[in-house]
Amino acid sequence: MARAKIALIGAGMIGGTLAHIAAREELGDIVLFDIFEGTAKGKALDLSEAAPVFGKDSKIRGTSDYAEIAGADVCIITAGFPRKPGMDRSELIGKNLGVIKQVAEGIKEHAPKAFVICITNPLDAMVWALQKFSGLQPRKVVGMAGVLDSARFRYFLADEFQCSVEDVHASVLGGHGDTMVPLIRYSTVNGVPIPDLIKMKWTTQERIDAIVERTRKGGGEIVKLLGNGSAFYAPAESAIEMATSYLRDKKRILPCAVRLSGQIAGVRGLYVGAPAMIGSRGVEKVMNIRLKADEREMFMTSVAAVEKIIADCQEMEPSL
Ligand code: TXD
Repeated sequence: MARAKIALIGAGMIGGTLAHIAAREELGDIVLFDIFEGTAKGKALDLSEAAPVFGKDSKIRGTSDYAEIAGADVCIITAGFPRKPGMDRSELIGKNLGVIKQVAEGIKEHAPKAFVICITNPLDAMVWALQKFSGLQPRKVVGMAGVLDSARFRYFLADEFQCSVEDVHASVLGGHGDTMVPLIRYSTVNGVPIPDLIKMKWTTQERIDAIVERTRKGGGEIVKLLGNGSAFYAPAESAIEMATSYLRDKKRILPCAVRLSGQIAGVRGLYVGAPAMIGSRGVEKVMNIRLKADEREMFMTSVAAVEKIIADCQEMEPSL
């Protein structure tokens, strides 16, 4: 059987890391696309030369010609610009909306059957615009943010409990940004929810509140430390987990930005983070979690933040 074809649109920090992981995992043949052809070709050649050392046979090509993504099974989009220190994700709209329009047109023309994972910020609005511009089925277009946000939450919790990250599960909802909603009662260590761990005196409410806050601002913490650019290892790992679930029909239930049609708090037509089953048909199911009053309030605040960015996009691009 032919190997899967994975198109990575954007060959910057996340794009390059995605190519590296996909090649090491031998997930498929890889096309690394960037407007800077040299960046795409250079990284592809470097990785191709690494392949004999790690012993995998994925073919890796660099290009700035959309025709080369023809027939891709998966497209992962990182094209655009990252944040600079002190910048909010929403400040990227002006630059990234135009990029997403070009990318959507390229995918629509050359890889309309692909499962598309958008990473470019501001995430929830960019994935919404990508789906609109491309006209692809909403179940085949998702955004990556929740896997990353919940991984950050898991890491901080594992550090708090000094236990393995493998035994910590965390659930997050809502938009990617400082209004995201970590669901404490669905976050567990070995199946034991955090509220019970507080009762067991493993931690305190204050410490959990601080962890939630750190999770919400997790992206900014890295932007500040790096001084130039934003996180890339954890975002790349997170998108690969989603792509793998699609390519191998694993039906993982992962927090993704998906287009809701009323499953959570009655929200419709917007892309917001929710637990979704990813299989060979794309988004196969969205968990219709019933929120408690305080969670619903936080969720709706997050939804309002996403709506505001979408309104700004519509102002810039009346066709949306
Ligand atoms: O959770 C999440 N979704 C995120 C999102 C977590 C971290 C970073 N996130 C966002 O991903 C970030 O705010 C950016 O919008 C994207 C990509 O981040 P990355 O760190 O990879 O940015 P780089 O290194 O600047 O790479 C972007 C590449 C760069 O090589 C540009 O030349 C290219 O995008 N680029 C384009 N490629 C194709 N087509 C067009 N038009 C284009 N414009 C720029």
